[in-house]
Amino acid sequence: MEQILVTGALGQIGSDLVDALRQKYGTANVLSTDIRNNLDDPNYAMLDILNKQRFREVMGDHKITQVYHLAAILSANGEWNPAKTWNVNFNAFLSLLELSNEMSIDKVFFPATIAVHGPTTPKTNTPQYTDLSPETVYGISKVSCELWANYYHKRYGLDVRSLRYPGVIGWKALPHGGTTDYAVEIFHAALKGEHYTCFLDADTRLPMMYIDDAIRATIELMDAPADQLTVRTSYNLAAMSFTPAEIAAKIQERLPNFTIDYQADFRQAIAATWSESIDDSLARKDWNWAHQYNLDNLVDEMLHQLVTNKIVTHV
Ligand code: NAD
Ligand code: AKB
Repeated sequence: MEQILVTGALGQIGSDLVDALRQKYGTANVLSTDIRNNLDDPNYAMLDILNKQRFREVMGDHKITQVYHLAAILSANGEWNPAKTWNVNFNAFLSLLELSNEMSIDKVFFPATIAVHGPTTPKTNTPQYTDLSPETVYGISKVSCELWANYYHKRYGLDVRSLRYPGVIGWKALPHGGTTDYAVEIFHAALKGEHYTCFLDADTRLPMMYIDDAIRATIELMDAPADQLTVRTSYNLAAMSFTPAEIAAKIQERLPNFTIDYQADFRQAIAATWSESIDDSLARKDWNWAHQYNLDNLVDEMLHQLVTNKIVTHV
């Protein structure tokens, strides 16, 4: 039986990924970890990924065979403390690669991001192999992780796999410090009957994905036969692209009283360097990736889940 470690498990994606992995492997076989405490979880350990000795102990004590490495500082928060962001996003990942090699870990997953793109990357239908010159420390750290993942695979045979997630939209947890966070916040405001001030311009088009697709993609990639995978940096992954004005209009079709205005802050400059749409044909070819959610399904599902699960009280 696999023994799975998830780092950064209390974040937006970890909240869903841990549930999905526990459904597949059983709670006792999926260890959730993060830098904060979590007394509600029966299989949880505190783990600061900057502490390599503790990382080694946790992996050894739990006889870990697979690692899903989610812990990171995202694009907007990363700009407040670039050196710390580099440390958390890159140096800790390098420690994980060293430990995984040393401890013969079967498989490692880490998420890269559309933030690996920069102003010189083609903006539409961005190819898998293209100019990656990001301008945020988050993007720089993730490109570096991609290259080191590929290096460890080629040099040591470590089975490390990765996806470049678009902006991920889910209902279980709020996002923390990203540039695409508006696309989750907007639903909370709309259901609470509040006006929403968006921190991106109305026409800023970005690639996005519903959380269920992101989690399914992760598990499908990890289940794929190793010899089918041709990309060992990180796979482009896509589902939909939209602007703040377009998602607001879809919400207004369902909640006609919802109002929005636009006051762009520093996150607009970050978004302006990212791609608008992604060519993920290699993921579709190599391991049969197919998204299920478009903008209409996403809006219906978010409104439904936030109310049904009483995350937000609809006024
Ligand atoms: P998040 O900010 O919600 O969660 C990250 C978690 O990492 C937090 O719970 C935080 O406590 C933890 N963490 C931070 N520093 C740590 C440390 N030193 N030791 C241990 N834990 C630490 O982020 P998320 O949205 O869940 O993203 C998870 C991963 O997916 C990240 O690697 C991110 O780059 C990637 N990703 C996310 C998105 C998205 O839209 N959410 C898109 C692309 C890629
Ligand atoms: C962010 O906005 O930083 C993340 C991402 C796209 O990586 N959501």
